[in-house]
Amino acid sequence: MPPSADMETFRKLVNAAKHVVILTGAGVSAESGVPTFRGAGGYWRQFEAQQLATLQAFRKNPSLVWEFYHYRREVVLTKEPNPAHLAIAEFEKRLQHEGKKVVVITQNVDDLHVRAGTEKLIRLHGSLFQTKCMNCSDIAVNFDSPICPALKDKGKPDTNAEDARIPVESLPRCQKCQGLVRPGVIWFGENLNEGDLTAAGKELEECDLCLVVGTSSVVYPAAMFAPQVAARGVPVAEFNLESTPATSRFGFHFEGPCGKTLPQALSP
Ligand code: BJW
Ligand code: ZN
Repeated sequence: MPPSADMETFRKLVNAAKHVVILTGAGVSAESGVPTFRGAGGYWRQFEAQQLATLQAFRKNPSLVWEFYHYRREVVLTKEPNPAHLAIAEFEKRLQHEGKKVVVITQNVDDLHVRAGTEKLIRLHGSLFQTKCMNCSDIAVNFDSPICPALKDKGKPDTNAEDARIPVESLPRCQKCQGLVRPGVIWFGENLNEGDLTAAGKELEECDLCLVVGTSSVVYPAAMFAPQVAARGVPVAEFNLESTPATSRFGFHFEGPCGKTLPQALSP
């Protein structure tokens, strides 16, 4: 049977739920103006994210990879949470008052869920506003703009922009040991943080309702989370502009911008 698009039936399940997991991806921030990874907006210069979001790319050309992340940090700093982020945060507060639990598991590295007021948040892929030292592994929060003087006005996304070729000594450095730092995100081929995976696994096992919002469901291990919840008979609803490889596994599919569909689904 194809997934249902019956919002009234879904809202009844929302009202009856006691423990809700909301799994989000780049689509939840798209209406804030943050580009998604796949599709037309996913390119920076001539590169797809997959080509730059790896340790190999960083080792080969840390200046280029820092330009890419510097650009994305600066973009996010100019954006605001949209009605989808806000609906999720308000829903968490409302259910908390009723003694129920809402947990957001996000693949996003922007900080828009936090700024919207979401409290119970698991950030599977890290944060644009954290750094990790390549030398001593120190993890630090960093909202500096620019993150270092040499990156000021660099990182332009147009295909004909010139590489800044910043010497490694002038790239962002560790406060503790002066070593080179990298963006505090999880790159392709890297393991997710074990604590985050354990915490996410527990919520996914215990929840009685799951929403999967604005993700293409192609990047593992997050891509298997919602299908696993559906497989144990728990209702799962997908909110997306289009179908994904996981759509047929879910009971509900609400097609359209989640800034519209989520407030409909989660409002009192
Ligand atoms: C809207 C909307 C609107 C738009 N309203 N909707 C098993 C099988 C196959 C492969 C693997 C596997 N296990 C591991 C792998 C390899 C790899 C992987 O999954 N590759 C696939 C591409 C095949 N995974 C990993 O490497 C992971 N590590 C791991 O598993 O370690 C163990 C291991 C290692 C090696 C081998 C085997 C095991 C780590 C993955 C880390 C992902 N990191 C990134 C980059 C983070 C840093 C950065 O930001 O630069 O995370 S990749 C990128 O994709 C980013 C995202 O979080 C992630 C997911 O993307 P998302 O959020 O789904 O965005 P989009 O753009 O794809 O989709 C947007 C969606 O929104 C679309 O559907 C739109 O329609 C929709 N939309 N507007 C509603 N308004
Ligand atoms: Zn260090």
